[in-house]
Amino acid sequence: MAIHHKYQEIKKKYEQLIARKNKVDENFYNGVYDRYLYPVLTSRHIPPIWKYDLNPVTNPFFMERLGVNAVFNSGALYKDGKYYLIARVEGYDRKSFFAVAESESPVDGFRFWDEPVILPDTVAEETNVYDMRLTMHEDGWIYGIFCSECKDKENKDPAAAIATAGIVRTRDLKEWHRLDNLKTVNSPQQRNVVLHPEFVGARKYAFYTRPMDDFIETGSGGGIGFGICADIEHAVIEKEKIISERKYHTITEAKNGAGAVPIKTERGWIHIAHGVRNTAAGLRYVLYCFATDLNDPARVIASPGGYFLAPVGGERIGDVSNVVFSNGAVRNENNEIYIYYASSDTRLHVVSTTVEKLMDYVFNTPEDRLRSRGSVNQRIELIKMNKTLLGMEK
Ligand code: M1P
Repeated sequence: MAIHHKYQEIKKKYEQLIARKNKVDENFYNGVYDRYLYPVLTSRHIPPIWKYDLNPVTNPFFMERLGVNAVFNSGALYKDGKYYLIARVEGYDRKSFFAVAESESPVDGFRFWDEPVILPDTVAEETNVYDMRLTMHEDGWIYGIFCSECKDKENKDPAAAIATAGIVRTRDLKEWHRLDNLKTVNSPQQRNVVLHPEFVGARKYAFYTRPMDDFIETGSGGGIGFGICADIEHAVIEKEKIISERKYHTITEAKNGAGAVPIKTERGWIHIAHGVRNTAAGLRYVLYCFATDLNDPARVIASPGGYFLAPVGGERIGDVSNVVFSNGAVRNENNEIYIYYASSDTRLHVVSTTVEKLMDYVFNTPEDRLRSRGSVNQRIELIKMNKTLLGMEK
């Protein structure tokens, strides 16, 4: 059987893209992390055989039969010297699914495995799945916690939906076992749920949650929650404690949500989350950090003020503009940290830093003083200190 002659041309371009080396963006400096010139995954990283019918008889014009709109919010894992991303792949039909891409380098060379992930289809009403966080848990399993979305059948509005947290586990990212969706007794909806990598207390599983009254608006949901449960196979959280609050006139005013699985450091768990504020141009999503106590991951011990990372340049533009979102970061044996973040719900990027630098950022960045007067005082303190150092102060 003949293969369409266009295939080789398209395949060659795809291979060139995968082979392209990434470079640190020399025009960017903040001392905290390095940015890179190219995204690590885009819709162009999708293997051509996922989109085209190669048969010249059934596809004479070599059309995309199943287009891919975006590749973005990705869970991440570093294991046995390799970097794995489990990306949210969204087709032209708006449905998302998961696909694993692998590389020996944290910043380039990511190639999708042969086929997308097939999750056990145990929730009949589930319409869409997205934003998986991968937790390598001390119980030996790799867990994937993701948003499981279905239509709100009680509400006639076609856009009314219900978000809950789906739970799967695997040993190899190939064979997935589905557990019950998470139940949170006091929160009707959940998104951005993350499983903590270690047991808490007497072999309890701990989750970072994001209580919501509604699908988009968090309503009375006050921020990022924390709750525990004994049975991961039928996980029920009776009580959520808000650990990172939404606050007026900050980057988390409209909502916030846990992002990457927290990174363990000698001074505490470092969390990379997202904060959302509303503007005349719509919601603006940025990343922010905080640290929690090593023995009590629900106790915040450091809260650097402001954002850690915001969209810049072309990152500002996409399907949902002015958004950065992270659900995956890894730490390797050289204490390098790679934070994968998507821009504007369209493509996936990486920034690199080190454990030492991230700790310095989290523990030495001043807190938000919550008022203009406090902020200007903070800046004057810095200026005065520098003027003294520079011998400019009389
Ligand atoms: O469109 C921006 C993000 O919106 C949602 O995040 P949140 O629940 O915090 O509003 C998610 O659907 C996420 O996938 C998306 O990137």
